[in-house]
Amino acid sequence: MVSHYPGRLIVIEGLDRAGKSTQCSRLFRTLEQNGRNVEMIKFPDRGTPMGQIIDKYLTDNTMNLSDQAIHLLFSANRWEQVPHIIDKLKKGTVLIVDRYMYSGIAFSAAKGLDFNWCKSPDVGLPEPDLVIFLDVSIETASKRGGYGEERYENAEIQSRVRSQFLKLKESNWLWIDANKSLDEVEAEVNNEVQKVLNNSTQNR
Ligand code: Z5A
Ligand code: MG
Repeated sequence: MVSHYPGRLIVIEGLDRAGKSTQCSRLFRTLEQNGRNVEMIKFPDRGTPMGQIIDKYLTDNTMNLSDQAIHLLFSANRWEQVPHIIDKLKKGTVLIVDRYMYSGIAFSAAKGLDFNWCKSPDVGLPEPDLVIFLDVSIETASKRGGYGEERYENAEIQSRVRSQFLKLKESNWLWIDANKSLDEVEAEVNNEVQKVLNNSTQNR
């Protein structure tokens, strides 16, 4: 799965507190030090008007939105970045994406929405060149910083979300045991990303 653009789209997915944002930052630093043209994108992007509604939904349990409405907002929050993503891919940028459509589908399907319905709004988004899934146990995650502060951050929901990710998993995903140390996970991420970039025709 290598896109026709000179850039590359690397997605890091995973359960809550699996270390996605930390590994995205580490990968960004490594690629930047290697002279790559690299950028990080995070979903939800809480900085846009739509992202601000999502942020309120996640942090304020008294905010009521139907499951369908919030699902579509998460998807729209990705679609609003598509022109930027395509522009960067055309310019040969390596985009590191912290959560993508897979989180959108897994979280909403875990709430009971129809799996195929959940997939539809994201159909047509730029396809990743690599999906890395950080798999952490609920026990490990619950001991990590910040766990439990937002909606969805409890063991029962996380376990249902993991089952949905297993349904989405494709043979070419890199599935990493994220209970390991930060350095061990980073080494596995770097190794696989390097393989994808070695196939790359992008200008450095
Ligand atoms: N959501 C959705 O429903 N639909 C959608 O379409 C999308 C998202 C895109 C907020 O996401 C919620 O939105 C999320 C899914 C839902 N709900 N849940 N659950 P978010 O991405 O904004 O969530 P976050 O606040 O950034 O948390 P996070 O992403 O789950 O955490 P993380 O990025 O995976 O972990 P981290 O910040 O890198 O690390 C957390 C701590 O653990 C930190 O202190 C690290 O130093 C430590 N850590 C990380 N890895 C390790 C290892 N290997 N060893 C030891 N310590 C570690
Ligand atoms: Mg994060």
